[in-house]
Formats: sequence, C-alpha cells, structure tokens
Amino acid sequence: MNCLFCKIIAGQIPSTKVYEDETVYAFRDINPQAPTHILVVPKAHIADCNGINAENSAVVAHIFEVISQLAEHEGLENGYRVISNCGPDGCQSVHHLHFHLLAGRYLQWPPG
Ligand code: DGP
Repeated sequence: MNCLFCKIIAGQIPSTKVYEDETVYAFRDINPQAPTHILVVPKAHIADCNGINAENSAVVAHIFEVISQLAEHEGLENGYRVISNCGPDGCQSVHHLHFHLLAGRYLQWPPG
C-alpha cells in the first residue's frame, strides 16, 4: 500500500520514534506546530476517523491510553490537545488515521 505512515511504521521511511507496541506507533511530527508535537497512529491501516468501526475501535481506546502515558513521560503537566483531522475541511493531508498530540504552548480555542 502506498501510504506514508505505513512506510514509517515499517521503518522504510525514518522517523523519530517516541513509543511503539504491537498495535500503536508514535513519532515526532516533521513540521511541529507546538514545542511538543507527536503523531500517534494505529499500525493497522485505517484511512481516517470514518474508518473506525466495531472491529477496529479497540486500537483507538488503546491510543488514548498511550497518549496519557506519553503526556506523563513528556512532562505535559500544563495540558495538551489531541486532534484527528478528517477529510478536506478537517485539513487531513495523510490518509492514515493519526492523532496529533500538541503541547508546550498555549493552544488557542477555537482553532482556526
Ligand atoms: P494531517 O494534516 O492531520 O493529515 O497531519 C499529517 C501530519 O503528518 C502533518 O502534521 C505533517 C506530518 N508529516 C507528514 N509527512 C511526514 C513525515 O515524513 N514524517 C513525519 N514525522 N511527519 C510527517
């Protein structure tokens, strides 16, 4: 499959890994929007939020457990934001489900 994040997970494209287990991979975003900007992705290819269903949703729950662990490990005591962009209006550019973990500065709300 010609998917950028599948290639990163497979090690075919280098990344700065911050966490990995059997079902989840997390790495630093190449174009950080905050001092901490980590992408947390399922290893199994799911295109976007619309691809989450009863068969694969357990990995999403696990991703949020991982995010909680990463927040502690990265020292994000002051808070953080988790975002999953979906589709053109959501500004999704990579079509492999991913959760942005952003922190380290005050994050405006609502976002632009
Ligand atoms: P989104 O726009 O929500 O689909 O986010 C995709 C993110 O992926 C974007 O913040 C930049 C990041 N990204 C794109 N290509 C690469 C890459 O080759 N390596 C890494 N580490 N991040 C990438």
